[in-house]
Amino acid sequence: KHKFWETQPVGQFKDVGDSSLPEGPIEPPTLLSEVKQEPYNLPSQYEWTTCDMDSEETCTEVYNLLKNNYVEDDENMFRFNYSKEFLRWALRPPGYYTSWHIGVRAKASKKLVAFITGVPARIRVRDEVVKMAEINFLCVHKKLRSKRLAPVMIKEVTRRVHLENIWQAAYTAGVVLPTPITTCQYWHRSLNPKKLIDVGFSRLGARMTMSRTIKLYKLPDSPATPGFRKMELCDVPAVTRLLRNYLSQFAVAPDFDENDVEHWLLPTEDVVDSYLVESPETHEITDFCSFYTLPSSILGNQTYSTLKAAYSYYNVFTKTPLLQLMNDALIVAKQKDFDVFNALDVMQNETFLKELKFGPGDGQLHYYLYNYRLRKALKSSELGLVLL
Ligand code: MYA
Ligand code: JJ1
Repeated sequence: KHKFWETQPVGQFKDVGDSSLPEGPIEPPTLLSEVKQEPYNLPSQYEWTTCDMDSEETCTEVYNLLKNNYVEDDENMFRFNYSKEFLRWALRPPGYYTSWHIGVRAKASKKLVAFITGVPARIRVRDEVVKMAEINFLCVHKKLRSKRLAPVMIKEVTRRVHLENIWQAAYTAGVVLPTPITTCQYWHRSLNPKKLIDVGFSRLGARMTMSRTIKLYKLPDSPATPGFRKMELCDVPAVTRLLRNYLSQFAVAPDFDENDVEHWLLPTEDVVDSYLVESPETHEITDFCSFYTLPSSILGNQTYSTLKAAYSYYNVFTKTPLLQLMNDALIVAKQKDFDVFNALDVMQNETFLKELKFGPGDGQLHYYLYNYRLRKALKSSELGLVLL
């Protein structure tokens, strides 16, 4: 069934439920001298290229490949439209390797036809912090699908990760592969219900009119929590402490240091937004919330071309109830003109989704580890990792 994935060091369907297998790496590292030195062979019309995201020209080529060929919903009504600034942010975290930003070009035209990326990350699995690659943005041009290019690209990124002496990876996909460490549900909170209904993202509920729907989703004009403000550079140490402590309760979560927090969580216009609660009395930082900006192209609508979506990222509460904190996140997202606020049922998100009028989407997200076995799958609430 999975001719490629059956050959890879990942949990296999035949082993699901077999708790005799040990947790940890599936196969041991090899000597670096034993890692294949040459790239894998592509069909003869194609060649490898390393994509330098510093180059405006290359970044535009990647942007256009993804804009036209990346992930769609199951009815092909929407397609992710990651911005160039977002791609630069996502692909250049602390310690990144340009060699892990891999493209495939047609030899004759030099057109970019496929892409896959890795970025380094430290991910804690239960008590162990493991150096991993986070693999993302796997994309093959629509005209070149089903030619088994994806397995070659996955093997090539694996080789280049191995050359840096890293032997594990984390990734997500909308499709079921061998075998998820957990499966998450997407939830959606309408901010601009009229537009969402007009473009077919959502539907008018039973016994609902447009004006009742608009009223249902109305939000206050400004956040309610005293001391709620945007995160700044000087907050990085306090946010790092808060986040590390909070994430320690989940079975799988990133091991963020101050450099990581500065990169991944300091606000970047139209890419990532972060807010915190600073106690008006003690000036202590007690709570934190964040979301990233990922618009989708609306395929074939006369009126609208883009859906502006915010995605819940990392949220931490110690004093403000999570429900109140996330309501404030919805309020600032609405102020910033997002049409919808999306969240997965990871971490403690289930405690606010229904009350804050999120509804379940038609999409799921499966999380995977490469060359690392878990004894059994996690509940989505045991997962403390959000990939972009
Ligand atoms: S997930 C986002 C993936 N991208 C899209 O969905 C965009 C739209 N779709 C496409 O561009 C193509 O359909 C893709 C497949 C490129 C997805 N992850 O070449 P093929 C397997 C892993 O004939 P195509 C993301 O970016 C499939 O089961 N494998 O197929 C994370 C089959 O294998 P098998 C996938 O449709 C990516 C084989 O590929 C996926 O032309 C993580 C068919 O190949 C998928 N999303 O191209 C990658 N979809 O026969 C893994 C299909 O065995 C990283 N397949 O069933 C692993 C860790 C590597 C680093 C390790 C370091 C130590
Ligand atoms: O966005 C998604 N679904 C939407 C749109 C559905 C359009 C028809 N298929 C959805 N809308 C309902 C919203 C409604 C609002 C009011 C309350 C009730 C709900 O369900 C889905 C997620 O649900 N998105 C996708 O399918 C995109 C692909 C998801 C897999 C992503 C793979 C990630 C790549 C790895 O890096």
